[in-house]
Order: sequence, then C-alpha cells, then structure tokens
Amino acid sequence: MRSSDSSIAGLHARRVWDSRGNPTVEVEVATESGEIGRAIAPAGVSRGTREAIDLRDGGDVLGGLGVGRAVLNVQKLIAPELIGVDATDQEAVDEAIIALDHSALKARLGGNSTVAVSLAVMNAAAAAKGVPVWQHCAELSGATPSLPLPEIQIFGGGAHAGRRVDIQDFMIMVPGASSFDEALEITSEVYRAAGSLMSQKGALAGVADEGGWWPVFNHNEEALETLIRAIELAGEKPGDRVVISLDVAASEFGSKGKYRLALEDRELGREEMIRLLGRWIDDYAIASIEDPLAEDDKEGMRAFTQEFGRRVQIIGDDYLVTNTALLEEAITDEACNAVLIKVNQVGTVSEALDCLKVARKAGLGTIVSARSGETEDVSISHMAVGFGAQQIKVGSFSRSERMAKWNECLRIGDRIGQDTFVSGKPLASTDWARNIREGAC
Ligand code: 2PG
Ligand code: MG
Repeated sequence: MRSSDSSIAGLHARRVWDSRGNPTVEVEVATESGEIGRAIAPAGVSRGTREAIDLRDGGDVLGGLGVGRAVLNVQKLIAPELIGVDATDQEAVDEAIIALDHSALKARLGGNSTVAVSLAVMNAAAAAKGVPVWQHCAELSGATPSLPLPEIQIFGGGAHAGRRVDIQDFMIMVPGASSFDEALEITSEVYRAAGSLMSQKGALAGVADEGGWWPVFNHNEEALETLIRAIELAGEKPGDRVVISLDVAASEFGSKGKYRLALEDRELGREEMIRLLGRWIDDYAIASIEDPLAEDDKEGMRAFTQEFGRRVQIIGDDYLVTNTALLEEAITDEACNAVLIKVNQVGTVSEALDCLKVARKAGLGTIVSARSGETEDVSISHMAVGFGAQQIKVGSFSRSERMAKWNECLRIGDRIGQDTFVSGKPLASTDWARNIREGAC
C-alpha cells in the first residue's frame, strides 16, 4: 500500500436513527484506496454537564432532536479540512477537528458530528491497512489486544426507565468466568432467571432503554434482592463467580450534597448516601459502583473512595466525562479508582484514548462504554479490545443494538484467542492506590 492510499478522499454524512427512534449522525469516510469506514454517533440521556454537547436543531420537529445542523457541519466545515489527511494518522485527524472548535464542549461542531467523523476515520484507516479494526486500535494505543470483562445490565432504571427506580443500572459481571463466551452464557442464565422471577410476581413489564428488565419494584433495594435471587436461581453463588455492579448515576437525583430518592420519598445527605451504599456493599456482593455520588460532590466521591476504594471498584462516569484534565484531578484527589471511557463524551478517538492511557498509567480500572441510545455500530467492541480496556459496558443482554457489540467481541475472540480474556483480577487490584503513592501519575 502506498502511503497516500490511506489518505482521506471524501466524507459523507447522513441522518440515521438510534435505538430510541431518535435521529443521529452517520458518517462514511472514503480513502484514496477506495476503502470505506463508517460510524454512527451514540446518544446518552443521563449526561454529565461537562461532556461534549450533541448539536440538535431544536424547534418542534422531532422533539427538537433533529441533526440537520450536525450533518451540515460534517459536510461543510469538517470535510474540507480532512480531505488529503492520512486516515491512519488519527491524531492529525482529531487535531484538525479540534482546531475547528476550541469551545470546551465542542458546541460549535457538536460532539455528535465530531465523534461520528473520528470513529469513521478509525474504521476507514483499518480498512485501508487491510487489518481488523481492533488491530488498528491496538496499533494506535500500543496495547496488547485482550477480551474485556463484560459488565451487563439485568434491570434498567433511572433516566432509562421513566425513573421507575432511582438507581440507573443493576448489572452483573462474571469475573470468575474462564472465557468471554462463558461470561455471556452465565449472564444469559441470570437475565432469564430475573425475567422469570418478575413474571412469577406478575411484574414482567417489558424492557428499559438498554434492554434490561423494566423495574417494577417498590424500593431500590428490592431490585438488589431480586438480582441476588436471580443469580442463585441461575445456579450461581453471589460473590463467587458472579458479582453485582451498580451505576448509581447519582447526578440524576442529587446535587449540592443532597440526594432525593423519589421512589422511597426521602432525601439523604451526603453521609447518609454513603452509609446506604456501604450497607449495600456489605449485603449484596457488590464489586463495582459507578457515580455513587453526584458530579458536583467531590467531597462525597473522595470520602466514598477513601472508605471503600480498596474493596470495590469506584467508577467515574458523569464525574469524569472521559476528560483527561478531570481524570488527573480525580487521581490527585483519590476520588475514584476506575474510569468509564465514552468517546462521544469527549468527542474524538484520540482524546478518549489519551484519557484511557492516563488512567492505565495510574493503575486505574478502564471500562469502555456504550450509551443508552445506540445503533448497530460496533466500533466500541473493537476499541475495548484494541485499547486493552479491562471491561466493556454495553447495556443489557437483549435488543440487537446491545447484542451486536457482545457478538462482535465473540468474533474478535476467535481471532485473538479466548486466553486473552481479562479475568476478575482488575476488580481486586489496589495498584491504583500504590501508583498514586509512588507518584507514577
Ligand atoms: C451511563 C450511560 C450508559 P447514558 O450512565 O453510564 O448506561 O447512560 O448513555 O444515558 O448517559
Ligand atoms: Mg453512568
């Protein structure tokens, strides 16, 4: 391949539709060699206030969610700057995008435009090189490809289920599985068991936005109790091979150190919230908690990590929004011990990879994550493998926009070998704390 063959020859953007039936941006990038790379922007609803902005048209049509302006930005503003740039040089591509929009939240171009372009270029570069996307990602990141531990939702909640319960994601992980495939098989059994428990109580009411069972519970803890029963019904001992993982998404119901649990009609102070989660950790085989406190509650995140950071994984999502500067601050503050990596939170592949590398260097856990609004795009499966992330979070174990990502990991696994599967080690690791002490970051 001549080097110029991987140069970008053209970009095309169009409106397509996501898993909620909302419009979103798809971009196709063509290289001089005639290869095409395609990607679609995902969309979150429980969004951090400091994440890249999705540019929407506003007005009455489509609830204001139109992407006409975002599509035009790709065609008129971004495309002219990228024609002739080598697609394999992801940093040059992303720098050119960033040069067009220095606003903190990519408000001019829209994070939905920039992420679709950046991912499409990544996919086009792999095609031009004639290698699978995960391999190109490994070359970009310098990591050894590995199959991440899946983190899979059983009950949806929060903003993904009409706020039927306050906590957003009730998930499981199977760190005791011997392969990615076995982790999915055990998850499938637990998912099915949870569905039949709901059915027995006459509470089976369909699925939430990410495919987890719709939560018909009278209090948040009932979801945890039911999840424990489902794990047992599936023939597993909670805390043994299977552990529970929560995304509290506390910014959705808390701010300024106060947390309003609407389902239970009570408001908790910061300390009470920490005590409640601490009791759940003791009682329910919980190994990982995401956003236990709100994005504005640094004091709470620090206190929580101080107390529980050696027992459980504490993930910053809305708290960090895949932003390297916020991550560095959190490392100094010891405010969490793992980071969720969502490319559309920051807007480009290079910025997301930079954040992941900083986390890895500091010994923090790394979880590549989808959004609640997703599509058939499977770029994140390739990124999770090629970036050597320890975990992958894609939502539940139903609905094809979710299953497409799990299934893609299985296909990749056949190429790189099941022995690359990341077992439960990262969850038990306290390397992050030691690295901070030794000044490795
Ligand atoms: C999250 C994500 C995915 P959303 O909070 O982690 O579950 O939700 O995409 O709506 O921000
Ligand atoms: Mg989250």
